[in-house]
Amino acid sequence: MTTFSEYLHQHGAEHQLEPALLDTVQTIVSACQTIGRNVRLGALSGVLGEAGTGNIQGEAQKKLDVIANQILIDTLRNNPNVAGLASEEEDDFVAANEQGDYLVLFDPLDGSSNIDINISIGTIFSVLAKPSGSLKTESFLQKGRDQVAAGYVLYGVQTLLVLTFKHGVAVFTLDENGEFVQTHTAPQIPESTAEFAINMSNQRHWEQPVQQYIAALLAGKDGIRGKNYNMRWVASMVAEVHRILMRGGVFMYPKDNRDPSKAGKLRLMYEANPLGLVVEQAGGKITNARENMLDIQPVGLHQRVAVVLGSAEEVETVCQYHL
Ligand code: P6P
Repeated sequence: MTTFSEYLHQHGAEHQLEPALLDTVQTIVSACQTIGRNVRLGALSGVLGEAGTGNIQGEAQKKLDVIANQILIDTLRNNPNVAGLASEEEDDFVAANEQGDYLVLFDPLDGSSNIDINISIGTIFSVLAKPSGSLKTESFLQKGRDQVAAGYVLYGVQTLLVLTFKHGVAVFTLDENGEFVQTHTAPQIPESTAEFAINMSNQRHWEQPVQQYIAALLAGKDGIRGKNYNMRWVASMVAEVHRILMRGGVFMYPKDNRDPSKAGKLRLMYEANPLGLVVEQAGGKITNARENMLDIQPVGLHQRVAVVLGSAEEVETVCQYHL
């Protein structure tokens, strides 16, 4: 079995990846191993429950949100290759090392509502090359296609690392010694599926095209799609994306009219773009129902988007409903 460090060395040589990029990703993963040790202990280490604070998203923070965020910031700041950071939990970017070549964006603990009930949560990360010139917010506002690395760590039944440098996807499992060992090579998302993921409780708020698409799925084999569908909703995007990576499916968090000023609930820079790069590298698709997610020109660090991702056939069908 190939260890994560061996993989970085081999993959880096095979694809002429910058050592500074490999080192930056190694630091991200090291921070996630520390986060995982906190997550694993739960109540035993007093990390459950509310932090009593809120973030720029207007969300109440869990203790583990704050802990995970601080672990990533403290760890990455000490890496000279990292010029700056952006986090779901930080209003503005965090400057790190002036001579650094890379920017790291992250959702330190996605799916926080699941922390206290022991359902899978995850850390999502995205790496961008730092543009020349002084560091400013605009330095981070790069299209998802321009990411140089992206992935997630899923704290679930197993602790998994899923990573891409845009030369395919690799999956690693944390072993009994706390080291990541490669367990999957180049997983591919099946072209078609009979499984969809959406929060049905928002159905009355959806725009018509989404209402019609989901109604066709619910009609099953008697409807226009001619087959029965199954549904899943974990309320943890990392877990949903991993399920789709492993067995296919379509995940949707569409724009809805609860707050028409918001394009969607999920965030472009540190949720949709990194997860979308993994999905595309595994043969799936990701869109906001109207354009390829990775081609969207960001306008803000915490910009929200509608998300449709997964098996190509279903994502394309959703887009057809929006023409
Ligand atoms: P809802 C978690 O808070 C998250 O950002 C995603 O991980 C997840 O897919 C979604 O929100 C769940 O949202 O409205 O179903 O609680």
